[in-house]
Amino acid sequence: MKKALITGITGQDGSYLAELLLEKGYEVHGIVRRSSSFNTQRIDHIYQDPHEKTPKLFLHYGDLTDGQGITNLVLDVEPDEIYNLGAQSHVRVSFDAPAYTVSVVGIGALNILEAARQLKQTKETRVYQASSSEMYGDVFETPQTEKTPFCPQSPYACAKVYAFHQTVNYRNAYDMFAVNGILFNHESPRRGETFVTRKITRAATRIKLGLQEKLYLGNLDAKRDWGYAKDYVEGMWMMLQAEKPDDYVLATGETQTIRQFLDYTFEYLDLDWNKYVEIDPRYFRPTEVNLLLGDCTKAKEKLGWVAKTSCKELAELMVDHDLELAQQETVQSGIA
Ligand code: NDP
Ligand code: GDR
Repeated sequence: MKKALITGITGQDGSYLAELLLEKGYEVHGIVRRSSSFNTQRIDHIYQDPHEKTPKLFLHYGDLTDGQGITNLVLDVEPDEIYNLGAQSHVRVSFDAPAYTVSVVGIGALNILEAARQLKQTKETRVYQASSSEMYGDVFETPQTEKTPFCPQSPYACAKVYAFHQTVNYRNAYDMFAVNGILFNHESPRRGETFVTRKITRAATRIKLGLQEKLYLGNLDAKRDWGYAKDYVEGMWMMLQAEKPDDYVLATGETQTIRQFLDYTFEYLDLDWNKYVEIDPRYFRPTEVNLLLGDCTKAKEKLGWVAKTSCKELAELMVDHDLELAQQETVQSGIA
């Protein structure tokens, strides 16, 4: 039985990846942060009480900024595969908390690589680094491929570029199986509610049921290549099953503005978003990434990976999910 260690298991991608690996028969270990309130909602449905049956999912307290703790955990668990998904992943927030973001995203990734290097003395482990299309920033070319130079536009993106290069360097310097997945935006019903897609689907469904009147957004003209998170975690796994370590772009190959995502969402609910959306400059970013569009030909040819879900389908499945949440809210609040 293969063993995997996932950082960021309580996040959107970590929860889908844990499900996928459990389905494939892996023993899954996840790092969770100690929190004063529950932060395991996305994985509660797959958690198994160790007192009741032989568990396949194990959770360990830890933090990416704690290098010694991470090394101890990696040496103790001895995973065959490590997926480094943990991050302060909100780009806008990274302008408010730059040093913290760089510490988690940049040094955190280094802590994982260094722990894997130490484990290599007794056991080979494969490392997946969650790199991001944000690294392209003020893009040099469109569409973006593995060869497009980076031009990061936020503390978050700068830290991801650092982590990208450390991953390549550990691969070359220590002959490690360490790969970067350069993933374009991917969303789902489990997306955090402050990212723009989920903010829109949550608000639109609440507006539909009379629970909310307005939706305040920032820049509506930015373009993103949005795919479905469930498709993308499969690509992460495929990268670690390849014969040789390499870096891959995962993307849909289509790009939409925020306005188009609003169209998909509100039209599906028979609403006109122009009546409800207002612009609040607080959501503008000091430097914006205006256009992202990925070319995933390499992943298609070498891994056989393709995105299966269009942006419109994605918006609709998120609306279906959030409509149910809004309906539960109406019952709880006595509106229904
Ligand atoms: P989320 O924000 O949903 O999840 C982030 C995870 O990281 C959470 O489990 C969070 O824990 C954990 N985390 C945060 N800080 C620390 C820390 N100091 N130590 C350990 N864990 C920590 O992100 P996604 O699932 O969307 O993304 C997964 C990864 O992929 C991230 O690295 C992100 O930057 C990257 N990425 C995401 C893309 C996307 O479109 N979703 C695209 C490209 C890259 P908690 O639950 O306690 O907050
Ligand atoms: P992004 O995602 O920055 O691409 O990073 P986000 O959904 O936050 O923003 C996408 C675009 O929407 C614009 N926008 C708003 N964004 C938010 N969050 N809230 C708003 O109200 C709003 N109004 C307009 C933004 O300006 C931006 O142009 C995500 C994260 O998951 C990263 O971790 C990941 O690396 C990248 O995707 C790829």
